[in-house]
Order: sequence, then C-alpha cells, then structure tokens
Amino acid sequence: MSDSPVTDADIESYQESGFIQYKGFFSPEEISVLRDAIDDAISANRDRILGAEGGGRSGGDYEKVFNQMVNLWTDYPAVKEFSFNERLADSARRLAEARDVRIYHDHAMIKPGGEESRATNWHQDHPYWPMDNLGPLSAWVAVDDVTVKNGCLHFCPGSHKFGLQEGIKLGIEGESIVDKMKERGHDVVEPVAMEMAAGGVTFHHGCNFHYAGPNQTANPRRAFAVIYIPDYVNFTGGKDAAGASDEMEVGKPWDHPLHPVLAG
Ligand SMILES: O=C(O)CCC(=O)C(=O)O
Repeated sequence: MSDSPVTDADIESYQESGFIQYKGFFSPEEISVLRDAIDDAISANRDRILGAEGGGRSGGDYEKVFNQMVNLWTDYPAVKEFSFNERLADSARRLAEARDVRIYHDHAMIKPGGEESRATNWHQDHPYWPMDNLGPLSAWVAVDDVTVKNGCLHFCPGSHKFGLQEGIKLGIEGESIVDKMKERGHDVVEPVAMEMAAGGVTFHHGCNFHYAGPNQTANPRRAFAVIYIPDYVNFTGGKDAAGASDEMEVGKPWDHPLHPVLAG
C-alpha cells in the first residue's frame, strides 16, 4: 500500500474533469533534488526529445516552446527516484482505475523565459502515443513555482470526453485543438489555470485539452512529467518515444524493461 492522497471522490472528480491538482505533493526538500538533477542534465547538454522528430516537434521553434528531455530515469538515478515514485504511480493507477500502471516515459520540459518564449499549443497527448485504449495519463510536477505568467498548465474541464482527436503541431505557432473543436461547432468549457508552488502535481488524462502560455519572466520554467500506461492499454505499433518499438508485439501489453510496472 502506498500513501497516495487519492480518495474515491478524487477519482470521481478526475473521471469527470479529466484532470486533478494536488498542491504540495512533494516537499521543498524532495523537489530540490529533482531540480538539481534537471539542471545537471541541462548543463551536460543531455539529448533532447529522443525519437520525437516529426509532428512539428523538431527544430528551433520547438525549443521556444520547451527543451524536452525524455527518459531521464535511465541515466539520472536521482530522477529515477521520482519517475518510479510509488506514491505518484499509485495515485495515477487509482485515478485511471487500473489494476496496474507501467511507465511510458518521463520527460523534463523547460520552457525558456523571455520574448522568444512560445506557448505550448492547446493539444491532447494521446495522439502522440502508440496506445489503443484511452486512459493513459500524465503526472506533471511543478519543479519551479508555476503561474500564468511563467507558463503554468491550463485544462479544459471535461474535454477528454471528446475522445481522441488529431495531433497538434506544438512547434507551429497558433495551432489549437480548442479552436478546431469550436470551428466544428462544439462547446468547449472555459479553461482553468493550474498555478501552484514547486512540488505541486497535476494529473491529466491523455485526451484532456491542455495548454501553457509563453513564459513571460526572465527565468526558465522547469517542469517534469511521468506518463503512465494502465494495464488495459496495449501497444499499437509505430514509434515508442522510449525506443522499445522493435522489441514489442503489436496488440500486446507494454511488457518491456523500458516500461516496467510501477504500481499495482
Ligand atoms: O509543460 C508544458 O508546457 C506542456 C506539458 C504537456 O503538454 C504535458 O505534460 O502533456
């Protein structure tokens, strides 16, 4: 048993809204370990967006949205403590109503500050993932205090109920799943901003519409996320951002050393 804060009412709220926020999930001491490890990876010029070329994700414009480093758990033991954190993983498992959850990948997302900083366009995550059923979700950890001004996340409540839509190019300014849905005549509920101090966590469903504004401060906005795959979701083939595609079977569970079960 982990000491997950997720209550039955939280599960109901998450299933209805497609996201949930836990302020102070990690202590300032815990989060400073993660922050230092991310800073080490930045200083070491660690590989970015492994295998995530295409979909508007490559090139300088993408870097104005954020510097994305994938699968840090594999080479940074201090990060692995977070990516494999049982309380975090078990919270995801409970929210997704899963028997168990595997890790898809972790990723640091450092949104640069200053005039060049770009918004993270309104998008869903699931279109980027080679997964059949809906239900995979992300835990997004605030490594810095996050506000509207420096690019906190925003979610549209209930938008996951629109189901799987097309992918949005994050490197192309102005692309927006919310605009597309409105153009098609859908009502999309007004977004809510997820301001929180460092150590706070939000969980969001892979089909939830979400966004982060440009970082209008002088300092980078550091965030870290872990994506979880519930047991009821199989591999569909195609690109696995963690690099295990060639070693997994299409239509089967994500049974691979790069995708271990973390809770359940
Ligand atoms: O941190 C951001 O700017 C966007 C994060 C995001 O899209 C995600 O974690 O799914």
